Amino acid sequence: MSQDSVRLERRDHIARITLNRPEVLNSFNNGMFTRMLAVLAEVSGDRSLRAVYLTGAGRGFCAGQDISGGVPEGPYGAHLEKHWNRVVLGIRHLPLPVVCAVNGVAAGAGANLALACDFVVAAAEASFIQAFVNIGLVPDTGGTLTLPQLVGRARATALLMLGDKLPAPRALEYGMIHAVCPLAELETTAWALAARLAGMPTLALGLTKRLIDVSYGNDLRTQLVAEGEAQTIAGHSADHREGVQAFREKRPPVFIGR
Ligand code: T3D
Repeated sequence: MSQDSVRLERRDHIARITLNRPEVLNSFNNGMFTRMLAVLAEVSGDRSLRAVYLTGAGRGFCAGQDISGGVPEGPYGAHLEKHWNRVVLGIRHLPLPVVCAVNGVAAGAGANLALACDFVVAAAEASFIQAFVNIGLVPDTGGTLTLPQLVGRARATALLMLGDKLPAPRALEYGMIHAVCPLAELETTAWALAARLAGMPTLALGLTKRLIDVSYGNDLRTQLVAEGEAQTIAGHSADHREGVQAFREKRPPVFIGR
């Protein structure tokens, strides 16, 4: 496993994760999966962290599965379960907001990796391609669930079945991503968002992320109960006490993330 295929740095309570195989547009091979899962486990266990920033090195964000060496051995479903599904779930299960700075093309599972994050900020030059169909595969990594939710069935069907390139400004029009900016401003813009999130009540943000995820399978009654349970937890937090205190004292709150 190459430690360098996915870089992990920490600054200002933010974990910066960089996909780092630029010569293949950061497509994933087995070593990179191992490293990515180790990085996600490390981030998950670090209570000092309050936000995550994910990006790619070089001119691409991620071109999905590395297909340069042929195809994975064994059933693809088993490969997905062992690798991609764990990466996607690893991101969704992090109790931290994840900002994805899409610096270039995001194709196949790479596009859905970006969409698994809580916020996607893309360079205007970037694009999203549901490239699976172009090599005779079905969309995976959650794309058949995430994309219809984000853009509606008609647009999702076209993207998933036609496999065309969707430029980032169009993805923004579709409501698929959070923001677009010039490539030269991507780092500053996306990092500022991560820094803002890192100063917010982390526990409440993590619970909100969870509530959004469970909402897809819930009816209203079940969701109301889930909200009540989460609110009970948030209601016991130091950040809730601080928020109310700050309101009463007419000053900005200073959240500590607990
Ligand atoms: O169980 C399973 O494994 C199934 C799981 C599937 C998950 C998936 O992600 S399936 C989809 C896999 N990804 C693709 O099919 C995308 C393939 N790549 C492309 O279509 C194009 O590269 C792009 C549209 C993404 C970008 O095009 P362009 O013209 O900007 O760049 P390029 O010249 O094609 O690529 C630059 C280099 O990256 C090139 O290498 P070279 O010629 O300079 O030595 C290219 O071969 C390499 N590269 C790009 N994508 C991949 C890749 N190498 C390995 N695997 C890739 N996916």
